[in-house]
Amino acid sequence: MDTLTVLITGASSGIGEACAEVFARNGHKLILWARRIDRLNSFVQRASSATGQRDNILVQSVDVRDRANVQQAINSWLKQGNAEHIDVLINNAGLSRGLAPFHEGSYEDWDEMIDTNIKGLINVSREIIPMMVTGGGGTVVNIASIAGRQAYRGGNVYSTTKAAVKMLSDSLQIDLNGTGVRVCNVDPGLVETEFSEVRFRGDKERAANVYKGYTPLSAMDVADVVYFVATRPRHVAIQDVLITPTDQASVNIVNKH
Ligand code: NDP
Ligand code: 8X3
Repeated sequence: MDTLTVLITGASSGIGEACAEVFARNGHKLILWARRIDRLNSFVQRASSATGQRDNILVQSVDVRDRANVQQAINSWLKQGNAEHIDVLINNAGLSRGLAPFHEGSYEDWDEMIDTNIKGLINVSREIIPMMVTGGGGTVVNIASIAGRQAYRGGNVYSTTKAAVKMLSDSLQIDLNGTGVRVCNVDPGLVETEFSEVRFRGDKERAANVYKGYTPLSAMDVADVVYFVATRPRHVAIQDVLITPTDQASVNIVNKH
């Protein structure tokens, strides 16, 4: 297989980091974005001692909400002599805040989710997809959520952001038809990452409870699917994926024992 150049947003933890691991293990070139550059640097150290290759990974501190920051990061890797081509874009950066019912929700939390999960994804996609179109192809993987398919108590604005991601994936499917760029929307169910710790603002006990009594997905379970999607022959587009733990039937029905 050809070496792919892969841009992953939110690569400092969870699903994004697991995606970085699986692509690095298979010898692909990585551009990793997140705000916590220290985490990205630790990843590079671990990956380079595992694979013996150091030059294959570029890390950049990027807040996807900040359009200027996104553009600067791209200009900076172009200036370093990198080809103006990304083969795979994994739009993964995202978060949830709180579980308050709508009538008690906070504008601050909502703005953060909308700015990151929707606007951040749009900011990155608008900069990268034109390069794919010009280059005649590529794969865009959008990490949405089962929460975008089904509502649950307190999910309100988080679910809304993920439904928006799914609609953007569907729209890109149409707009990019004929360009060689394929788009996959991935909806994970419950994945044990730092997601719930972020949602509950560092309350580790409450976060751990979300994943008790059943076997949740691991970040690597999702990354394996992303890798599969991105490495199909060019004529094969996997447009939509729903992946849940076996014990999760729907967003709300989880067999806890
Ligand atoms: P984590 O909290 O472990 O990872 C989230 C990642 O997003 C981090 O690397 C974080 O990096 C990054 N991120 C958050 N805000 C920004 C920002 N403004 N700019 C750049 N990067 C940002 O959670 P997950 O791995 O679980 O989440 C990854 C994606 O998967 C999210 O979109 C989430 O909604 C989705 N998802 C998660 C599920 C789950 O059950 N865990 C289920 C379904 C979907 P940093 O803070 O360093 O910037
Ligand atoms: C995350 C899944 O159900 O915890 O997108 O909100 S859930």
